[in-house]
Amino acid sequence: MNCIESTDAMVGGDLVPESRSVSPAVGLIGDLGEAVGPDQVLTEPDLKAGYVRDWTGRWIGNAAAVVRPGSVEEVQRVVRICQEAGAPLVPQGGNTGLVGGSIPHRGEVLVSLRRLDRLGPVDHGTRSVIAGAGVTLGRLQAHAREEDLAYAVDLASRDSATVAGTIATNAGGAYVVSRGDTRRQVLGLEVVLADGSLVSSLETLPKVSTGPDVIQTMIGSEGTLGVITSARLRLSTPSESELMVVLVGMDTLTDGLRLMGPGLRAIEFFDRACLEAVIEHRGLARPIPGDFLFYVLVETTGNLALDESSSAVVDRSLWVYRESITETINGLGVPLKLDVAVPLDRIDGFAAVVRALDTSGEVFLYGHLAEGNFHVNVVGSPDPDRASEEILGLVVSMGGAIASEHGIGVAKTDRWRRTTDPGSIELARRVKEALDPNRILNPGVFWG
Ligand code: 2HG
Ligand code: ZN
Repeated sequence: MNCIESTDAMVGGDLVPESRSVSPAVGLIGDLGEAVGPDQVLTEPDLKAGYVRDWTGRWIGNAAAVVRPGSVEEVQRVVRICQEAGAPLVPQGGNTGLVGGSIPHRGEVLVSLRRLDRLGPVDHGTRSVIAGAGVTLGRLQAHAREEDLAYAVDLASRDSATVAGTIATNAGGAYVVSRGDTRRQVLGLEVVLADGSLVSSLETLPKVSTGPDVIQTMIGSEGTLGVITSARLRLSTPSESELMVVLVGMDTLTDGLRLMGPGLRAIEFFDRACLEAVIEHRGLARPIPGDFLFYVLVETTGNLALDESSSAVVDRSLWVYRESITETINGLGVPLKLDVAVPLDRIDGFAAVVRALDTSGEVFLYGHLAEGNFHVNVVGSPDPDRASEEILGLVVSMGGAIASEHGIGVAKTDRWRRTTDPGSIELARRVKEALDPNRILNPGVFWG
């Protein structure tokens, strides 16, 4: 089974890995209360509910306790206590993840980082800012805008997704094609290691090359190597040229790639099923005349050479059709979500095979076109595990990636181990062994 979902037996119980006992022992809860204040240790099921369930309803777990440290020192104390008690912990930001990677599946201690929300002044010299783990992307972007700068990573979940969560998953979003993924924005990190010690590279100069930057391995490590508490992030200058947002209807995605040219900032796509569902859910007007297999949304400062026969419209508010898809699909049922990428010369072939698969559910395709990224969402499939196996198998056979920007989580841990080259797995294992020998950090992810 690829998708490791919690069973009913796990919900509300205190199921723990056999090798460890993490029952909410009075000692552990008491120690955590001393570390962060008793009010910041939640043990009541209704108080824990919003932290142990993801917002799609696909991943429902259970935590010995939810701990909400308010400072780096408190995070250090919490990690030390867990280490001494042999109690695994799961770090969590805004709980917007889609692969079950920040949900405690087996009674771990959930460490919520939302209270680490300090946002420093913009440093115009290095054009960067230090942001606490729990700062939301929306707040960070607004802060940068006030200083006529911008933070490059943007997602529809910007008002909940946090700085540390997006670093831990190396989040992408709509602007990767022009400004790069989260990794490209991280200039420095502050991290609590599994033994409670602190490492920091926040006071970075604009450029440093004094040996290996090991702390960078935290990016994309999904909370398995350390707990990110702060980051120094690169800010960019917003475009001064006039922005144009265009939606074009077409029957192949390859045609969409032709819209990439000078001035391109973002190029996104969605299929007919997405558009119809969004129109209905949001009560929106049909954005362009005609009926197409795919719709490609381009944001650019350049000139788009569209031929006269193309069905296209220019309007900045068009983003609503793309950004409403996830929320719309969620209203239709608990979706199977696969975030994958295939080589650009296979995008139409991949789309055609996925649409022809017998998942017995409704299939929605959308994503970030320039990266060959597909967010395959399936609603109503009676056997989502089988659908997942088939789609991921197809991705691998096409030379694609089983995780493009949402991470591995628990959803794809098994696949990751089966499909990554053995040398890389061995290297990752040695790093894990060195940094977290007792495997207390997010134990369900990567190493299962
Ligand atoms: C997006 O690009 C996000 O909209 C979410 O990565 C994708 O919900 C999804 O499957
Ligand atoms: Zn995406």
